[in-house]
Amino acid sequence: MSYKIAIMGATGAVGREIIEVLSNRKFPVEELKLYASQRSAGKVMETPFGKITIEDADTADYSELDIAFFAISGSWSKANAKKATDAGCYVVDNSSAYRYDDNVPLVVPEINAHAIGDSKLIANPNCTTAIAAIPLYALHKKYGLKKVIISTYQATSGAGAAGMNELINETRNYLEDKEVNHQAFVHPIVFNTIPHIDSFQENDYTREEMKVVWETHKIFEEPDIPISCTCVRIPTLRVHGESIVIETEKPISPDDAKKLLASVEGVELKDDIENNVYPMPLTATQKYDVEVGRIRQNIVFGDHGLEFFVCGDQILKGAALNAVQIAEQL
Ligand code: 11C
Repeated sequence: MSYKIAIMGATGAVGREIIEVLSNRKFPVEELKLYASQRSAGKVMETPFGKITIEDADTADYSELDIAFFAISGSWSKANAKKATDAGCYVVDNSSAYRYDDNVPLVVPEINAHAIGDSKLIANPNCTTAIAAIPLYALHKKYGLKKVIISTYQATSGAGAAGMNELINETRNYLEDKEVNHQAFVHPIVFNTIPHIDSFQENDYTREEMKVVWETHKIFEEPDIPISCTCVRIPTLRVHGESIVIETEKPISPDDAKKLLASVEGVELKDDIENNVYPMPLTATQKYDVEVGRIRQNIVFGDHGLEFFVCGDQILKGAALNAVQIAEQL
């Protein structure tokens, strides 16, 4: 059996990557329809499924579609998801519009595919959450997470193609002694790090930081694990790095944790410090698996503590790949 698939937001960084992932994973596509803003309607895109003319997303007829990937914006998802599901179309939503709605499953298929049930609308988590969740859940199952502290090193791709272009243009202008203008980020990102992603909340954390807390609780079905996160934008193109410290219920040793993580679906163990092998954006870019390494006993929590570093392609496991994996479950 094959399916009529639509990508809403096909010209964006995530939309483009969904097309590639559908093709690479040989998703059974009967017909692929591409939608974007009215401005892009009529343009033709070269895809592994042939040349496809982009249509205006606001005019889509969902009764003709089996699965639609929403990758435009939260407000657009809010305005269109019900229309799509009422017409019988499954929606995999990349935005944060429905992630915290108790009636909408938030899914990382390796962890909680069962949560999909008979829902027609499924939310895809924030990239920072999805990348950390893969190793964290395996560790949780075996050792029990007591506390989690995360610090991130997030790529400009988190702000889409505009974020990546901003880094490239700012770098060029900086090196040519030209004026550095910024728009996608609140400060220039070239030769800088910005500890501010999304809006500040009442508790002085940012929304990006709280998304990691809220979403991990929902995906793990463990609302009581204390989790704290600091999110920082760095001048890389498309991989989020995350330094993670955990305190566990049961004693944990780095050797056992390495053995466990080496066997986890979606993880590539990169931990050979004698040969300078560890996760890096350079090596994790374009990879489906999340790299995990620098695994060591945490010196604060002792034999109940572990510290490690993960790198995951923000556009893949953090967005397009996870979305396609959800569709595979459907
Ligand atoms: C960033 N994680 O790096 C964000 C991008 O909730 O889907 C994804 C925002 C989201 O800026």
